[in-house]
Amino acid sequence: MPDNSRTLTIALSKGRILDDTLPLLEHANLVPKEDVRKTRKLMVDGPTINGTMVRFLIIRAADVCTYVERGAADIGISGRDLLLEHRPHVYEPLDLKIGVCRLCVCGPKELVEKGAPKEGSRIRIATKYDYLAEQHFLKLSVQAEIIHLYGSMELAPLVGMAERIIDVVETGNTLRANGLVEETTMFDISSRLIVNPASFATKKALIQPIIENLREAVDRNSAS
Ligand code: PRT
Ligand code: MG
Repeated sequence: MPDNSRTLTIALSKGRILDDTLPLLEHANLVPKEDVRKTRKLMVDGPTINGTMVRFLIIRAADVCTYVERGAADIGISGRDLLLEHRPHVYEPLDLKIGVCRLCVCGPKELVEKGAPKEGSRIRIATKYDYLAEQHFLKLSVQAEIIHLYGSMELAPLVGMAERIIDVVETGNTLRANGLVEETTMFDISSRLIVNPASFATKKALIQPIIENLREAVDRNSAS
């Protein structure tokens, strides 16, 4: 096993929130030594802080919480949608207020106008949020068949594979382009800083100031 006591590992997702993440990290003096948007390396060195080497993992958004929960990364940045879906055992000390969107039930306009699915009815839901979908329709006593997709959920109703989708919506442009509308907003979403609980206990002197610096950067973003 590598000695992780003198390193601090930060898991970042390589997708859409990376561009908004980097300026926040910079405010906390956490600057990768290479351009993480361009490199094909999955692990990139960062600065050394009080003798501890920082390194970054550049991974799929949905994998960040797995690395942090298992202690392969000490801290990470993950969308709240993924945290609600996967429910990792991690601390969530800070809302970074980036990647803002909402998790919604959506469907074809004509269908949504007829009203929400009735108690006891059966519907097919295309989503990558299987757990959240199941919970949502369980509460409504609607029998939901969950069809797991990995992306482009908006297509499923167009080809008659599902009556509704559950997905994140930002501007609503993708929905509109595909003749879909929002039916219900389930959760407001933004990206969160997450911390492995054991790391927080053993590396608190290092992690606490990082949280405070990031908090300052978030407040500065909100003010501007
Ligand atoms: O890329 P990968 O397949 O690994 O996964 P991913 O596509 O989920 O990751 P990524 O990096 O694209 O998204 C990471 C996180 O960004 C998500 O977990 C959310 O917390 C957040 N986020 C914010 C979004 C959006 N906004 C967003 N608009 N994630 C996805 N979208 C997609 C959405 O799925 C839909 O297809 O954009 C489309 C809707 O956008 P609008 O603007 O047309 O409404
Ligand atoms: Mg993506």
